[in-house]
Amino acid sequence: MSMTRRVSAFICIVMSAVFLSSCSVVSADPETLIQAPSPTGELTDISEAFAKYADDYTLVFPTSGEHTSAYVVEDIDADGVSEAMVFYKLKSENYILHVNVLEQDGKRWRSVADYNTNGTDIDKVILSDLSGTGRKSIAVGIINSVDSSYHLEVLTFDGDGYIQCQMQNSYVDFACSDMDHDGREELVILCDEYSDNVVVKRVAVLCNFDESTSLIRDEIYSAEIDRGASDYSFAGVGSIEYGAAPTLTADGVQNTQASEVRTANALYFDAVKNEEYITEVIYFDEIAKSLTAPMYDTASGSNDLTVRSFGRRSMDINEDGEIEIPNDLLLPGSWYSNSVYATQWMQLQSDNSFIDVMTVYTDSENKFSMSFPDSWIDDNNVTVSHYQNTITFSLWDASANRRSTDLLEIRLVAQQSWDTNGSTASQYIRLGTKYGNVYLARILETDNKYSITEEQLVNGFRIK
Ligand SMILES: [Ca+2]
Ligand SMILES: [Ca+2]
Ligand SMILES: [Ca+2]
Repeated sequence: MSMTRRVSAFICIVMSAVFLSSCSVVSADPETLIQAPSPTGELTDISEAFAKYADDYTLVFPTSGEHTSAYVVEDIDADGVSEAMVFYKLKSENYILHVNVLEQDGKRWRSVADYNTNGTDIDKVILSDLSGTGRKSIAVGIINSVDSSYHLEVLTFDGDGYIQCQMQNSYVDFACSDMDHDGREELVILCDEYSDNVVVKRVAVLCNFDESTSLIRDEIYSAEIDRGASDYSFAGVGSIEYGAAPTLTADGVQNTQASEVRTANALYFDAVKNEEYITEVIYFDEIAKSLTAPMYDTASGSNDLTVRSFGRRSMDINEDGEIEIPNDLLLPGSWYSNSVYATQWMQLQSDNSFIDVMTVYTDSENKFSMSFPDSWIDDNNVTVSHYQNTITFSLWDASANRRSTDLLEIRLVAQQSWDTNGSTASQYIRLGTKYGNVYLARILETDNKYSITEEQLVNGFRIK
């Protein structure tokens, strides 16, 4: 399904040496040493120390990712003491984005290094142990507001007052994870290849660095992904198994070939495509020594396996360490103007097939969700209908094209009315109270293979 290959460093990643000259290296002025720590907390101490370093500055906040503050505090040189990074720009400089590093001596903070980027704003920041030494590289996704371009600068702080740019590259998204289980994180960049200013290919590129402070790249692998997508957001790292032979061969014959199943850390990127959503999955195949994007079909040049209209974000829905991709499940009995969907959470299997680990009906109007018991999933014969404040889950009789047995009813009753007349509804199981409503349920059928138990109801119901 997918094709990967090893590529030369020149296709997408530009050699860092070319760019080293454009990365400024600034040592801190000793006069920026400051006195008197503030007693009102670490961040106040840092901001006061920084204010003594810079004049007339504006703080810059990352717009996405894990760090969304203009201050990030973390031990980046592995000496056991945290540094602080400050993202800012100066009015006097036409708003060039800077990264400043402050160190602490006891409670006293001082600026020790400063770095001018080649942009004006921050998309996101990732701190990653790319060298495997415990020192954190600062991967800064930078926006240049002049031409709205995005590029990545990978910075290292050597503990002696220097911030160096080790690599610079355009991107559409990037993430870091230990992709090959060697205790050292790798950088994966999604980026475009151009020909005559036209994007001809989008690739995920894995950069594997060595242990040196200058972060020399050991190896580069790439895998083609869907170039028709935009607005990427990194959903996270999840464990996956890979390497099992597909259950059926191309001829439709049962495959009995033995194969070795391995485990990898896979990166999940959700993205927008034609006003719908897709997910790219990227992992390193240690058997084939190749980066793999199993959702992308090279024949069609497209990722069609994960297309859905409603489920935007992938996540580890059942908290088992593997990320699931949402899929729209059209419930039976739906028709064009009244389509009812549930979300199927799909987990990728080692033979590249999916299994549904959870199916959830979400009622956004009434602000609740209900996980289907397994018996409802197996035959996809349960439908949902609304009448006033009552939501009914029923079997759908496909041959008669109508609802048959009603299985479960969920009712919303105003809190006030419930408090006054609650006893009249005592046949209901009370599920919870929120937004001024009491959520009640009634199991309508107990002697059917599709009946839901009270335990399944209570465990599966959530107020959103
Ligand atoms: Ca430190
Ligand atoms: Ca690694
Ligand atoms: Ca999971």
